[in-house]
Amino acid sequence: MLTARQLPGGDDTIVALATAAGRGAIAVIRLSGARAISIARALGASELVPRRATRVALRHPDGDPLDDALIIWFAAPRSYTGDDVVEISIHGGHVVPALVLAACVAAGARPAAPGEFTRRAVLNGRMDLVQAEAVADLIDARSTAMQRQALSQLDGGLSRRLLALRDEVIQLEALIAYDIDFPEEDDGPIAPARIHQAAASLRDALRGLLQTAPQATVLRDGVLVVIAGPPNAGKSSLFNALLGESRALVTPIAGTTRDAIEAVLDRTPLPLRFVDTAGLRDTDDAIERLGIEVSTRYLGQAQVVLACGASAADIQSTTSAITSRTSGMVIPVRTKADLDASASDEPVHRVSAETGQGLRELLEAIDRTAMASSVALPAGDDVLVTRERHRSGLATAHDELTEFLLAWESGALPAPVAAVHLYTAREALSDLIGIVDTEDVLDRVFREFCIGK
Ligand SMILES: Nc1nc2c(ncn2[C@@H]2O[C@H](COP(=O)(O)OP(=O)(O)O)[C@@H](O)[C@H]2O)c(=O)[nH]1
Ligand SMILES: [Mg+2]
Repeated sequence: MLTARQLPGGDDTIVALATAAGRGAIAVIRLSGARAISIARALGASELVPRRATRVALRHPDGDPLDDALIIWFAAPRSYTGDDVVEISIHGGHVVPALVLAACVAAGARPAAPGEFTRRAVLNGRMDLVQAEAVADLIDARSTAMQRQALSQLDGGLSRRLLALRDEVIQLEALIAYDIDFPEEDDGPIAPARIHQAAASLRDALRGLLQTAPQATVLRDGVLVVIAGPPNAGKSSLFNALLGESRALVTPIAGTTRDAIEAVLDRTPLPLRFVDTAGLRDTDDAIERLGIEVSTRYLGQAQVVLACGASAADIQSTTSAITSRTSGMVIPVRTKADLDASASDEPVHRVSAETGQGLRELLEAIDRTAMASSVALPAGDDVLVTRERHRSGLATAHDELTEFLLAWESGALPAPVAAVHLYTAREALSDLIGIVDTEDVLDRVFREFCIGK
């Protein structure tokens, strides 16, 4: 395996702003590499002790004062990247971080490429590729559920599972190699049935992991909840009220909402992804004639549909217009309940965007419906396949195992040829974890990272 240092530019000491740019109380600038300490010294940090915060009057190498800073040195190899890392906490905003960055560059650092810190961490064996992706997922998480998932992946949950699966492939390869090496012994020292059984259970384990991908999608993107109903039913108002802020444009003129508007509400156990859509251009005739505003595209994917109307008749026509077009669960919602004091025992949720009446109950009903809908909720510590890269790597391994089993069952291929499928399966799992340092795998993963990570 290559180390970070053997890569182009791997000897450089890199620098980046690790916090978001713009106005903020504090900004952190991170240096990593062999010269991190000497660069910090050039900026006035003469007495750093590993893992101790030191207050430093920071100045440019040419003498200009920069800021009153707090510096922590993480000595190699016990650092995020595995190299010497220096973290400089300074005041945030537009000027100070830019000046300190420029001073680091003047003292010999090179601006880091996106994800370069984490890339070095992977190359130095501080974390594997799956954990590196978890770092990105944690930062990009838009829901608590996704944050939990990323944290468990960062802790090595998925990595351990993939390593265990890879070990099983290796064991299977060893069994077959043994069989190939000693073919003359009776009918082989290893019963073919034993190899078949091991391969089949491995294939099932791969399939089981693959089948978690839809759960991960729901955790990442949220349960799709589409709001449908006639123009002026109060859909956009309901959308805003449920999300607790004014996202959709609400007006008394029918047909204001031209395009679908989406927002994710971070709910436990599952995030909810609400869609408010007029979508008249997307609807087919039947819906349009009824004047139901809903995009058929969304309707087809919806897990939950709120069939809205300010009257029982409107709810009825909405429900009948959408039921044949969605496999999602339909929840009837009587909007503008504040305008209609008549208590009724219709089985609908009565809500008012105006007064907030019934909103909490509606949200709880959506939670329950979402849980009951097609995708089973993963247990808190379940290992899930969260990325397309994982899914396609596992699918390759799974398909190779299937091919191997076919060949093994029919006896059509000689063992060394059948074993090629196992080799390919092992390679796919190795690529996933980053055991084989395929440069293009790394390039693909780190391309999406932000600078300073
Ligand atoms: N009194 C009352 N008026 C509402 C309520 N929700 C919406 N409206 C009004 O109904 C009109 C249409 O609302 P809007 O949300 O744009 O409907 P949409 O066309 O279905 O998206 C607007 O004038 C809103 O102020 C409600 O809960 N109570
Ligand atoms: Mg609207």
